[in-house]
Amino acid sequence: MTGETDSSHRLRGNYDGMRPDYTVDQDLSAYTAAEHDRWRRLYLRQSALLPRYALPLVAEMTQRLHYEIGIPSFTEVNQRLKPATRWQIVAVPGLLPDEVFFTHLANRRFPVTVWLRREDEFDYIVEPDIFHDFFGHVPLLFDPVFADYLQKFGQGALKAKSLHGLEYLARLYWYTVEFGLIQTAAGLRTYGAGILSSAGELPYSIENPEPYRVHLDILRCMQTRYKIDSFQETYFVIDSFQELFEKTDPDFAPYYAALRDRPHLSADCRLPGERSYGHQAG
Ligand code: HBI
Ligand code: FE
Repeated sequence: MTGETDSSHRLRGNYDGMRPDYTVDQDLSAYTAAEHDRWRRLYLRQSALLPRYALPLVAEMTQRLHYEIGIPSFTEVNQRLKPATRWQIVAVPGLLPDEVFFTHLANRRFPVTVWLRREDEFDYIVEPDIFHDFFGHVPLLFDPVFADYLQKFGQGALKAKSLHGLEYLARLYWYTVEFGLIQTAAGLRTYGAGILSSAGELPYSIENPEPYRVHLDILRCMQTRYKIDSFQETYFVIDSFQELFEKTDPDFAPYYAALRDRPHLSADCRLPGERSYGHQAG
């Protein structure tokens, strides 16, 4: 999960010794007892919020993964993930250049950061750490429809680079994979990893009257800027993963052409006539 950070952004993590594709080996022995304990407290606190705010599929999958006891072994996770959707998670030192990141997605590899946030970052961290990547992203890698969407997204992003569409695709990724909401029979729920891994934003995204919630329109979403270091001001809602899959299926080249004549919209922009959603009081 990253945002429109400037290049001077100091990277966390140890990038020495990484392979050409930016992967490293996860050294399970390097995690301290304090880190396993912090993981357990993060995991249990966040898991308790899922039944009320998360897409039921995510809550069920997280429950089945059972990783509350400590920081998981990526090898062990992959023994379960590969048979499920042919995806695997790969260990990385932290943020990757866009092209490297999307190349992994295009090959059904999800980059998961190896380090865990510090105690003073317990409630909020801007960069993706292992808790965000694992708790936020891994459960949905077990869903076949979403798993296919993510691979297609990576493949599309690599094409977008030549069409100067990467900035637009990064927004679509942000407002779906990281901060997406979905309408269910039980009401609005979240499936976005950035929300799922955040103790504050999970209730905020569903219950707070402040943010704007609007149905996902691909062009409108790609015009909309996003915030990287605060709760989102706009959330985009879908009715199903199938809808997401179908809306992103066509070739995006015409979209990028259309976007060149359209203005960038602020993160809190509200356009007349849009199908918006109210909040859902707890
Ligand atoms: N790198 N490790 C890592 N994780 C991300 O989520 C990530 C990244 N690099 C780029 C990136 N995300 C963004 O370009 C996407 O969010 C669009
Ligand atoms: Fe993320």
